Amino acid sequence: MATLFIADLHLQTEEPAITAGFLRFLRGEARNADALYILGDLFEAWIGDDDPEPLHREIAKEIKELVNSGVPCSFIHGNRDFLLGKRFARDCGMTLLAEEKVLNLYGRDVLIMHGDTLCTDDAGYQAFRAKVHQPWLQTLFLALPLFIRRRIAAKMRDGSKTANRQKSMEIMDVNPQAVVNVMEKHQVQWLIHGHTHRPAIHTLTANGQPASRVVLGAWHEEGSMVKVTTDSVDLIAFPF
Ligand code: LP5
Ligand code: MN
Repeated sequence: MATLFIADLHLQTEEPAITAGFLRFLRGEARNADALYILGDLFEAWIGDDDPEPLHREIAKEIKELVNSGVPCSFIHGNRDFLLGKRFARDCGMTLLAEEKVLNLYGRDVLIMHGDTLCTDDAGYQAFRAKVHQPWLQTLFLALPLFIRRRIAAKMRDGSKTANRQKSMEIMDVNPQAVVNVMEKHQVQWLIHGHTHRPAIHTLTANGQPASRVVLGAWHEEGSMVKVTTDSVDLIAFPF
Protein backbone atom coordinates (compact mmCIF):
# COMPACT_ATOMS: atom_id res chain seq x y z
CA MET A 1 0.00 0.00 0.00
CA ALA A 2 1.24 3.48 -0.80
CA THR A 3 0.32 7.15 -0.54
CA LEU A 4 1.41 9.35 -3.45
CA PHE A 5 2.40 13.02 -3.63
CA ILE A 6 2.88 15.23 -6.68
CA ALA A 7 3.31 18.98 -7.28
CA ASP A 8 4.32 21.56 -9.88
CA LEU A 9 2.79 20.04 -13.02
CA HIS A 10 1.96 23.52 -14.34
CA LEU A 11 -0.68 22.07 -16.67
CA GLN A 12 -1.53 24.27 -19.65
CA THR A 13 -2.87 23.71 -23.18
CA GLU A 14 0.54 24.66 -24.61
CA GLU A 15 2.15 21.59 -22.96
CA PRO A 16 0.10 18.57 -24.11
CA ALA A 17 2.86 16.06 -23.27
CA ILE A 18 2.65 16.99 -19.56
CA THR A 19 -1.14 16.62 -19.59
CA ALA A 20 -0.79 13.23 -21.29
CA GLY A 21 1.75 12.18 -18.64
CA PHE A 22 -0.63 13.24 -15.87
CA LEU A 23 -3.57 11.34 -17.40
CA ARG A 24 -1.41 8.24 -17.71
CA PHE A 25 -0.42 8.63 -14.04
CA LEU A 26 -4.07 9.07 -12.94
CA ARG A 27 -5.21 6.02 -14.92
CA GLY A 28 -2.20 3.91 -13.95
CA GLU A 29 0.02 4.23 -10.86
CA ALA A 30 -2.47 6.38 -8.91
CA ARG A 31 -5.21 3.73 -9.16
CA ASN A 32 -3.32 1.44 -6.79
CA ALA A 33 -2.69 4.13 -4.17
CA ASP A 34 -4.33 4.58 -0.76
CA ALA A 35 -4.57 8.31 -1.48
CA LEU A 36 -3.19 11.03 -3.78
CA TYR A 37 -2.04 14.45 -2.54
CA ILE A 38 -1.44 17.30 -5.01
CA LEU A 39 0.83 19.86 -3.35
CA GLY A 40 0.12 22.91 -5.51
CA ASP A 41 0.84 24.36 -8.92
CA LEU A 42 -1.22 21.69 -10.65
CA PHE A 43 -2.01 24.45 -13.16
CA GLU A 44 0.25 27.05 -14.76
CA ALA A 45 -2.09 29.84 -13.64
CA TRP A 46 -5.59 29.77 -12.15
CA ILE A 47 -7.82 32.81 -12.66
CA GLY A 48 -11.11 31.45 -11.32
CA ASP A 49 -13.30 28.33 -11.26
CA ASP A 50 -15.54 29.99 -13.87
CA ASP A 51 -12.80 29.86 -16.54
CA PRO A 52 -14.40 27.71 -19.30
CA GLU A 53 -11.00 26.33 -20.42
CA PRO A 54 -11.64 22.76 -21.75
CA LEU A 55 -8.38 21.48 -20.23
CA HIS A 56 -9.76 22.22 -16.76
CA ARG A 57 -12.92 20.22 -17.47
CA GLU A 58 -10.88 17.28 -18.76
CA ILE A 59 -8.64 17.30 -15.67
CA ALA A 60 -11.65 17.53 -13.32
CA LYS A 61 -13.28 14.54 -15.04
CA GLU A 62 -10.12 12.44 -14.80
CA ILE A 63 -9.46 13.25 -11.13
CA LYS A 64 -13.12 12.50 -10.39
CA GLU A 65 -12.74 9.09 -12.04
CA LEU A 66 -9.77 8.35 -9.81
CA VAL A 67 -11.73 9.41 -6.72
CA ASN A 68 -14.74 7.35 -7.84
CA SER A 69 -12.46 4.35 -8.22
CA GLY A 70 -11.82 4.60 -4.46
CA VAL A 71 -8.65 6.74 -4.24
CA PRO A 72 -9.23 9.92 -2.19
CA CYS A 73 -7.52 13.00 -3.60
CA SER A 74 -6.53 16.17 -1.72
CA PHE A 75 -5.10 19.49 -2.87
CA ILE A 76 -2.94 22.20 -1.29
CA HIS A 77 -2.76 25.50 -3.18
CA GLY A 78 0.44 26.60 -4.93
CA ASN A 79 1.55 30.12 -5.84
CA ARG A 80 0.09 29.72 -9.35
CA ASP A 81 -3.27 28.20 -8.45
CA PHE A 82 -4.04 29.74 -5.05
CA LEU A 83 -7.40 30.86 -6.45
CA LEU A 84 -8.54 27.31 -7.20
CA GLY A 85 -11.84 27.18 -5.33
CA LYS A 86 -14.50 24.96 -3.84
CA ARG A 87 -16.44 24.64 -7.10
CA PHE A 88 -13.54 23.17 -9.08
CA ALA A 89 -12.52 21.00 -6.11
CA ARG A 90 -16.07 19.63 -5.98
CA ASP A 91 -15.98 18.90 -9.73
CA CYS A 92 -12.80 16.91 -9.11
CA GLY A 93 -14.17 15.24 -5.97
CA MET A 94 -11.01 16.38 -4.16
CA THR A 95 -10.59 17.90 -0.70
CA LEU A 96 -9.01 21.33 -0.32
CA LEU A 97 -6.49 21.35 2.54
CA ALA A 98 -4.98 24.22 4.56
CA GLU A 99 -1.50 25.42 3.53
CA GLU A 100 0.19 23.22 6.17
CA LYS A 101 -1.17 19.76 6.94
CA VAL A 102 0.17 16.91 9.06
CA LEU A 103 -0.68 13.37 7.95
CA ASN A 104 -0.09 10.18 9.84
CA LEU A 105 1.06 7.70 7.23
CA TYR A 106 1.67 4.13 8.35
CA GLY A 107 2.83 5.40 11.75
CA ARG A 108 4.94 8.28 10.37
CA ASP A 109 3.90 11.92 10.94
CA VAL A 110 4.49 13.83 7.71
CA LEU A 111 4.02 17.57 7.19
CA ILE A 112 2.95 18.55 3.66
CA MET A 113 2.88 22.01 2.08
CA HIS A 114 3.52 23.73 -1.26
CA GLY A 115 6.86 25.17 -0.13
CA ASP A 116 6.66 28.83 -1.19
CA THR A 117 6.22 30.04 2.40
CA LEU A 118 9.62 28.48 3.24
CA CYS A 119 11.39 30.84 0.82
CA THR A 120 11.64 33.59 3.42
CA ASP A 121 14.81 35.14 1.92
CA ASP A 122 12.78 36.08 -1.16
CA ALA A 123 11.35 39.30 0.30
CA GLY A 124 9.93 40.41 -3.06
CA TYR A 125 7.94 37.21 -3.41
CA GLN A 126 6.71 37.22 0.22
CA ALA A 127 5.48 40.82 -0.21
CA PHE A 128 3.72 39.85 -3.46
CA ARG A 129 2.20 36.80 -1.76
CA ALA A 130 0.87 38.82 1.18
CA LYS A 131 -0.83 41.19 -1.28
CA VAL A 132 -2.50 38.60 -3.50
CA HIS A 133 -3.65 36.54 -0.50
CA GLN A 134 -5.81 39.41 0.80
CA PRO A 135 -9.42 38.15 0.61
CA TRP A 136 -10.84 41.52 -0.56
CA LEU A 137 -8.36 41.69 -3.45
CA GLN A 138 -9.16 38.12 -4.47
CA THR A 139 -12.90 38.85 -4.40
CA LEU A 140 -12.34 41.95 -6.52
CA PHE A 141 -10.13 40.03 -8.99
CA LEU A 142 -12.66 37.21 -9.32
CA ALA A 143 -15.42 39.71 -10.10
CA LEU A 144 -13.52 41.05 -13.13
CA PRO A 145 -14.36 39.85 -16.64
CA LEU A 146 -12.30 36.79 -17.63
CA PHE A 147 -10.42 38.60 -20.40
CA ILE A 148 -9.15 41.20 -17.92
CA ARG A 149 -8.20 38.50 -15.39
CA ARG A 150 -6.29 36.72 -18.17
CA ARG A 151 -4.38 39.91 -18.95
CA ILE A 152 -3.51 40.57 -15.31
CA ALA A 153 -2.33 36.98 -14.84
CA ALA A 154 -0.15 37.25 -17.96
CA LYS A 155 1.35 40.50 -16.63
CA MET A 156 2.08 38.83 -13.31
CA ARG A 157 3.72 35.88 -15.03
CA ASP A 158 5.90 38.24 -17.11
CA GLY A 159 6.73 40.26 -13.98
CA SER A 160 7.65 37.08 -12.16
CA LYS A 161 9.91 35.83 -14.97
CA THR A 162 11.72 39.19 -15.10
CA ALA A 163 12.10 39.29 -11.30
CA ASN A 164 13.39 35.69 -11.17
CA ARG A 165 16.15 36.42 -13.69
CA GLN A 166 17.58 38.93 -11.20
CA LYS A 167 17.38 36.64 -8.15
CA SER A 168 20.10 34.21 -7.05
CA MET A 169 19.45 30.46 -6.72
CA GLU A 170 19.98 30.80 -2.93
CA ILE A 171 17.29 33.47 -2.56
CA MET A 172 14.79 31.32 -4.46
CA ASP A 173 15.48 28.23 -2.32
CA VAL A 174 13.99 27.48 1.09
CA ASN A 175 15.49 29.11 4.17
CA PRO A 176 16.97 26.33 6.40
CA GLN A 177 15.74 27.99 9.61
CA ALA A 178 12.22 28.35 8.17
CA VAL A 179 12.26 24.59 7.50
CA VAL A 180 13.33 23.76 11.06
CA ASN A 181 10.78 26.22 12.49
CA VAL A 182 7.82 24.71 10.64
CA MET A 183 8.90 21.13 11.47
CA GLU A 184 9.24 22.07 15.15
CA LYS A 185 5.91 23.92 15.11
CA HIS A 186 4.22 20.71 13.94
CA GLN A 187 6.54 18.32 15.84
CA VAL A 188 7.39 16.24 12.76
CA GLN A 189 10.52 14.53 11.42
CA TRP A 190 9.27 14.38 7.83
CA LEU A 191 8.39 17.22 5.44
CA ILE A 192 7.27 16.86 1.82
CA HIS A 193 6.96 19.94 -0.40
CA GLY A 194 7.39 21.23 -3.94
CA HIS A 195 7.74 24.74 -5.42
CA THR A 196 11.54 25.03 -5.74
CA HIS A 197 11.74 22.46 -8.59
CA ARG A 198 14.88 20.98 -6.97
CA PRO A 199 13.98 17.32 -6.36
CA ALA A 200 16.03 15.85 -3.50
CA ILE A 201 15.86 14.20 -0.10
CA HIS A 202 17.67 16.36 2.46
CA THR A 203 18.58 15.30 5.97
CA LEU A 204 18.63 17.79 8.84
CA THR A 205 18.05 18.08 12.58
CA ALA A 206 14.64 19.14 13.88
CA ASN A 207 13.15 18.70 17.33
CA GLY A 208 16.68 17.63 18.36
CA GLN A 209 16.44 14.51 16.20
CA PRO A 210 17.29 13.41 12.64
CA ALA A 211 14.71 14.67 10.14
CA SER A 212 14.12 14.54 6.40
CA ARG A 213 12.85 17.06 3.86
CA VAL A 214 11.66 15.59 0.58
CA VAL A 215 11.38 17.99 -2.36
CA LEU A 216 9.21 17.03 -5.33
CA GLY A 217 10.37 17.77 -8.85
CA ALA A 218 8.43 19.82 -11.40
CA TRP A 219 6.88 17.98 -14.34
CA HIS A 220 9.00 19.42 -17.17
CA GLU A 221 10.57 16.58 -19.13
CA GLU A 222 9.36 13.79 -16.84
CA GLY A 223 6.99 13.14 -13.96
CA SER A 224 7.97 13.29 -10.30
CA MET A 225 6.28 11.75 -7.29
CA VAL A 226 6.93 10.81 -3.70
CA LYS A 227 5.72 7.40 -2.65
CA VAL A 228 5.27 6.74 1.07
CA THR A 229 4.80 3.11 2.12
CA THR A 230 5.03 1.26 5.42
CA ASP A 231 8.75 0.72 4.83
CA SER A 232 10.02 3.72 2.90
CA VAL A 233 9.72 7.23 1.50
CA ASP A 234 10.91 7.33 -2.12
CA LEU A 235 11.32 10.20 -4.55
CA ILE A 236 10.64 8.80 -8.01
CA ALA A 237 11.11 10.31 -11.48
CA PHE A 238 9.25 8.61 -14.33
CA PRO A 239 8.77 9.22 -18.05
CA PHE A 240 5.52 10.72 -19.37
O1 LP5 B 1 5.81 31.40 -10.44
P1 LP5 B 1 7.26 31.50 -10.70
O2 LP5 B 1 7.92 30.16 -10.73
O3 LP5 B 1 7.58 32.32 -11.91
O4 LP5 B 1 7.91 32.31 -9.52
C1 LP5 B 1 7.45 32.20 -8.19
C2 LP5 B 1 7.14 33.59 -7.69
N1 LP5 B 1 6.20 34.28 -8.57
C3 LP5 B 1 4.89 34.18 -8.38
C4 LP5 B 1 3.98 34.96 -9.32
C5 LP5 B 1 3.22 33.99 -10.20
O5 LP5 B 1 4.05 33.44 -11.20
C6 LP5 B 1 2.03 34.70 -10.84
C7 LP5 B 1 0.89 33.74 -10.90
C8 LP5 B 1 -0.38 34.32 -11.43
C9 LP5 B 1 -1.56 33.54 -10.86
C10 LP5 B 1 -2.90 33.89 -11.39
C11 LP5 B 1 -3.36 35.30 -11.13
C12 LP5 B 1 -4.07 35.49 -9.86
C13 LP5 B 1 -4.18 36.96 -9.50
C14 LP5 B 1 -4.84 37.17 -8.18
C15 LP5 B 1 -4.87 38.59 -7.73
C16 LP5 B 1 -5.59 38.75 -6.43
O6 LP5 B 1 4.38 33.48 -7.53
C17 LP5 B 1 8.42 34.40 -7.64
C18 LP5 B 1 9.43 33.65 -6.77
C19 LP5 B 1 9.67 32.27 -7.35
O7 LP5 B 1 8.42 31.58 -7.40
C20 LP5 B 1 10.64 31.43 -6.51
O8 LP5 B 1 10.14 31.24 -5.21
O9 LP5 B 1 10.64 34.39 -6.74
O10 LP5 B 1 8.11 35.63 -7.01
C21 LP5 B 1 8.10 36.75 -7.77
O11 LP5 B 1 8.56 36.76 -8.89
C22 LP5 B 1 7.57 37.96 -7.09
C23 LP5 B 1 8.34 39.17 -7.55
O12 LP5 B 1 9.45 39.31 -6.73
C24 LP5 B 1 7.40 40.31 -7.71
C25 LP5 B 1 6.22 39.92 -8.59
C26 LP5 B 1 6.05 40.78 -9.76
C27 LP5 B 1 4.65 40.67 -10.28
C28 LP5 B 1 4.31 41.81 -11.14
C29 LP5 B 1 2.91 42.18 -10.94
C30 LP5 B 1 2.38 42.98 -12.06
C31 LP5 B 1 0.89 43.04 -11.89
C32 LP5 B 1 0.23 43.89 -12.86
C33 LP5 B 1 -1.24 43.88 -12.56
C34 LP5 B 1 -1.98 44.86 -13.33
MN1 MN C 1 5.19 27.05 -6.87
